[in-house]
Amino acid sequence: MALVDFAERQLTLKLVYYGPPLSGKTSNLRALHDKVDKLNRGRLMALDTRDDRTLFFDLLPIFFRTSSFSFRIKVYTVPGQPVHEATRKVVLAGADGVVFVADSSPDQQDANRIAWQNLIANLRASAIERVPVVLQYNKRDLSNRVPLEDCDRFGDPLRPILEATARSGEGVIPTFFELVGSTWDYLDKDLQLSTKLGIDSAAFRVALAEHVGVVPNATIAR
Ligand SMILES: Nc1nc2c(ncn2[C@@H]2O[C@H](COP(=O)(O)OP(=O)(O)O)[C@@H](O)[C@H]2O)c(=O)[nH]1
Ligand SMILES: [Mg+2]
Repeated sequence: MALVDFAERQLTLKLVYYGPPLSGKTSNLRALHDKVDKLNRGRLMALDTRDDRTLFFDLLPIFFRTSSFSFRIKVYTVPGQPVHEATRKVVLAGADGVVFVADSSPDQQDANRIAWQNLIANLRASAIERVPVVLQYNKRDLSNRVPLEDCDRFGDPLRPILEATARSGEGVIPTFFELVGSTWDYLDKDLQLSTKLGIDSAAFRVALAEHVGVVPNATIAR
């Protein structure tokens, strides 16, 4: 759960990029790293191990401050391979918001479904099944990409899809803003963030855009 430190006037959010192996989760983080001003981010840390005895994930810290509060956003990716189940559980625990990075390649549609089911199971196991999950279809540059109207929306025909080509950075910022915005709204309900921090949803979004980059035209298919 998000950490609100009133003494330090600081809010810490934990956000997680989840999905099947090789769908582009790390590429999303790399693009985010490249686009966010270096004053507002730390190093992109990648921890690689050959097995699951130690943790295996990427972490990008992003921070900004408004006149009344400072914000720390820890953005993680999980490894998609089945063998890394333990890492996925640890990294997902306590998440405040999730992006599911689906692969647009036709031969990865089963992998998308398996990873989605794994996400739902692990959200339940951590008792955080209500956290917002933003759905991104990455690799939209593929000539044989699954057409948007055929993309699986995982049981909710109205679930919005964000399109991205993380390798070139396209769609990465709109996905991130959708993630942070829906995370704010979700936490606001439970923690009354707007009241406690003296900054409402709209003001928070403006502060985020001013400090972390301006959203180009979002491609959200509803
Ligand atoms: N065509 C295409 N390839 C991509 C895109 N994003 C990532 N990839 C490639 O997919 C592979 C896996 O990417 P990576 O970010 O490591 O995936 P992860 O396992 O989900 O972290 C790499 O070879 C990337 O270059 C994209 O938007 N389009
Ligand atoms: Mg990765």
